[in-house]
Amino acid sequence: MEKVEHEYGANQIQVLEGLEAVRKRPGMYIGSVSIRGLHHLVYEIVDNCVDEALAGYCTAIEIKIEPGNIISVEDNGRGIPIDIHPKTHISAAETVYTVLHAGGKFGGDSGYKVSGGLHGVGASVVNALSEWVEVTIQRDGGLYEMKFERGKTTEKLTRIGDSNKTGTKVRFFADGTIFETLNYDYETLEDRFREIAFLTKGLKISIEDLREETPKKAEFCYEGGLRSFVEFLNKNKEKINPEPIYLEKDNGDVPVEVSLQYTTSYNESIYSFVNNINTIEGGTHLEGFRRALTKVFNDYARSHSIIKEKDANLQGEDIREGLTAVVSVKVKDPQFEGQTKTKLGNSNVAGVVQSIVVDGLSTYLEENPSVAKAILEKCVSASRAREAARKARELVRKKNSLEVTTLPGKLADCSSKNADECEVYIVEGDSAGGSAKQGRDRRTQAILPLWGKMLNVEKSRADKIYNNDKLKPVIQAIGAGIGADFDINKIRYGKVVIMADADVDGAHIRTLLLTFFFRYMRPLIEQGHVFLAQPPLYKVSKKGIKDVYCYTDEELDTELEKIGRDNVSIQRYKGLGEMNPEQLWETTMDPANRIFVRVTMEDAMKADEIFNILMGDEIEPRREFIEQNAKFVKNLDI
Ligand code: 28F
Repeated sequence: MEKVEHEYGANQIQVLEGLEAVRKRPGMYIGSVSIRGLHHLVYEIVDNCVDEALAGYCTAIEIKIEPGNIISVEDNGRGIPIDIHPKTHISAAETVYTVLHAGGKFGGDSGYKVSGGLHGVGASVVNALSEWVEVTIQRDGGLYEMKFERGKTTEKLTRIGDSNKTGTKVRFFADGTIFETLNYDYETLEDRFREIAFLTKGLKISIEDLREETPKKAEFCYEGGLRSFVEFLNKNKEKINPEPIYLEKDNGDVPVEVSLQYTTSYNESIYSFVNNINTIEGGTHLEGFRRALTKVFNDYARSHSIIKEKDANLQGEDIREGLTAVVSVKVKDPQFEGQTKTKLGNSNVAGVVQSIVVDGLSTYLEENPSVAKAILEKCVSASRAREAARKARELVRKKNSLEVTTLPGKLADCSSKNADECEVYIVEGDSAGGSAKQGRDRRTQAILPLWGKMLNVEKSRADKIYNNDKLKPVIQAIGAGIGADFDINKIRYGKVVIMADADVDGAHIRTLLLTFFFRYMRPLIEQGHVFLAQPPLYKVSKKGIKDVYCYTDEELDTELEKIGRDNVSIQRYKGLGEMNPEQLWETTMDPANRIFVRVTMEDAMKADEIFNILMGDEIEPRREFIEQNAKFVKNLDI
């Protein structure tokens, strides 16, 4: 008896120490305490529902954002087990919410979550970082409830009624002393749940935002799985094969699901996932997929005399031009590498994916010769274009063998030639460009005003991009080439700063430039050289106090609370052009005061997606774009 009590005590202490560690260093467990980390809490809970769905017991998940930023998540799975552990006197359910699963998803030296597919893991982290959590379980004919505050149990699991259903419901309120904001972004959550629904065939996910008078709502359920994902990504593009190709194999250790469709676009859009996590940096699964594509199409082209014996093989890039694909694998013990820990390292996965795709795709091509022919025509044309571009480049190189790097006429360059300390501001509009030129620090800050017509990056090959009047100056100013020729070591500025208005036009130019960098200078984004300048939205003036600049509506509110609303004049800046050079320097360009947002690969991918919608031929998606766009502006403000 004594012994049991002793063990119980020791166990509890361990639990509290574990969750205290999470509260002390939340970033170690959820990445950050910004809005991203806040959203992560929701994903952790939803992940547990998805695991229950993958186990074959849950068909629907309901997520609600309740007034006051309370999150509610409910599934119709088996319900978390309620049995009491004989030694610890703690129910399995309470254990899931109070014991940090150090050896599971967490741990390793990064401390970041690295794998999905483990039940209940992550719930204790959400508990530790919430002001309160309440869990309701329906199971074994009963309705059970337990409650927590800041990770500590305040009400042990208690039977509060009967139920003939099963499932788990969790409500929580995140801890405002830990997170920078508690204000969830509905669209961000909606996007992620759509993605999860695509990745989990047949699972119904609904989300509802009840914070405002007119609730927002969405429901996702895709019987087509990744097929539906590819249809969604291509909805505005002209297709080469009318139906996405779909391959699925679940034998042994690594279940693989792949869908692909060719479009007339000149870009490749391949998305890859491991355990429902978007592997932005790719990895072995993607390598296997790419190798399979190259092999299958070259083999087919040779055996059907589309390329002759003396011809060279088609290159990977020729085969991926215009390709939209999603690759999803489930891996038991995934090793994540790379800067953002989104690159799969498990070497055996490459071979598994490759062999499944080689088998499935070669069979498909044999059975669908007209599709095979259409795709290969596109590949051959891409390879010819690549050859022609290479020859043209060599000719140009020979002609100006000294490689006189001309700088664009409108560029006001800085005097320093040390790229590490240099910045180039890309500014839309001549008036803003003028203010920026006068306001800047001439030694380290260069200004490039943009003009000219927007180009559809999607519908142009590299040569056309190079000669576009809007993009050419950007390429010349940065000075490191584009596409396969891009050399990050040659960049003339360590920071490339997009400075645009906080309106829809500004969002257009941001979207265009981000898409362009994503497509043609990807390492620039990957290595963190691209930034968005944040001009203020308001200037607050009052007699006797210094003018205050506010960058968001919340900041304006806070400021007005502080100084009172009487005798205050508020100037709303509609554009950069309204600021004089001194103001622009002080608020947006002075390294001591300015706010920069570093662009991530995720931002760039999002921009690319939005761009496709914007450039689509249909009218309806454009209207959607305006709405999405508003959100994009908002998101990047964070
Ligand atoms: C709204 C959040 O968390 N759903 C969950 C289950 C189901 C099981 C489970 C969860 C067993 C031993 C850990 C049920 N029956 N929704 C959720 N549904 N966790 S979380 O098991 C947890 C593990 O310790 C479950 C049989 N096996 C598993």
